[in-house]
Amino acid sequence: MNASFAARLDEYRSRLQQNLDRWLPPASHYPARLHEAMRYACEGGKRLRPLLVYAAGEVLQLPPRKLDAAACAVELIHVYSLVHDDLPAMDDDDLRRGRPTTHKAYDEATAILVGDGLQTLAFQLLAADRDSGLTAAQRLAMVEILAEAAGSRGMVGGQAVDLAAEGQSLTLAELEALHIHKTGAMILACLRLACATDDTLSAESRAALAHYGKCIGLAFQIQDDVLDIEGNAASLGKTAGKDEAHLKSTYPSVMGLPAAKARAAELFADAAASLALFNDAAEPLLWLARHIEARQS
Ligand code: GRG
Repeated sequence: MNASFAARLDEYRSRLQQNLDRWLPPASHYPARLHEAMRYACEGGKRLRPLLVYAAGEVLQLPPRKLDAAACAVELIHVYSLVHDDLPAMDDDDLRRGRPTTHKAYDEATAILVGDGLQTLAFQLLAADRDSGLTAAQRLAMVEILAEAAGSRGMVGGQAVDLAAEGQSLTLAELEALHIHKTGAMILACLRLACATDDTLSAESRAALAHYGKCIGLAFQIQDDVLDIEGNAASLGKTAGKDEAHLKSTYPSVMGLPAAKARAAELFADAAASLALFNDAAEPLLWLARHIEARQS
């Protein structure tokens, strides 16, 4: 990977970490155990969604300060979804990000409340980040984008369909629709949130960035299924035995491993092609697509 871009990714990760530290309630504040658990849940992870927000901001030449709340908010929603997904009523996982899941480190009721607290904090940040240089209308648009992506027409809806589909064999179209909602909606939201901070952006540029987000979202999920098959479950910090017991349709199970890999590669190429109109300014998102394509966990 390009060294200067790798350094910028690190800068964005530490920027996100500083903002999480600033915006998450201190672990000592009432109710201390809940706030400590919220912080525990937010540790680790690749931070891909915030990186997408900042990289899209770079393409649009926006000051990172305008993107801080959005970057934090997408990570908070993502972490809440992981905490709830790991609960016994859902995927029943013991490990996440290489450590005990939140309900194992604390207890089930606390993990439910951690998810609730992180989710509401995400919207509070967007609404309250008044010294960001964003207008009230832009912050309101961001609240709407995030709510749509995270809610029953997006991630939560995809999760509902995923749970209902357990033990069934899905067609490729059904599997794709599920993942466009469950994983893709939040990844697309990262691009849409960055666009919402720039009132001068053309419809063509918005459409190009949205297309990039859709392709990356689906490619990321296919890749996740491929990495699971290729024996990386341990490095993902997952409990492989329980995942297998759920008998879920995956891209490799529906279309075969080589075709799944080819489809992911095609989607990454399509994502890159959609950025042509930005010329050289597209580089941060091109780099990030390559970085995601090369991931092993
Ligand atoms: C429970 C409301 C609710 C929604 C759950 C996204 C989701 C919906 C569940 C996550 C389950 C899962 C493992 C999905 C596969 C793709 C995915 C989103 C993986 C985890 O994301 P990464 O790899 O995780 O970006 P890190 O830990 O790096 O942030």
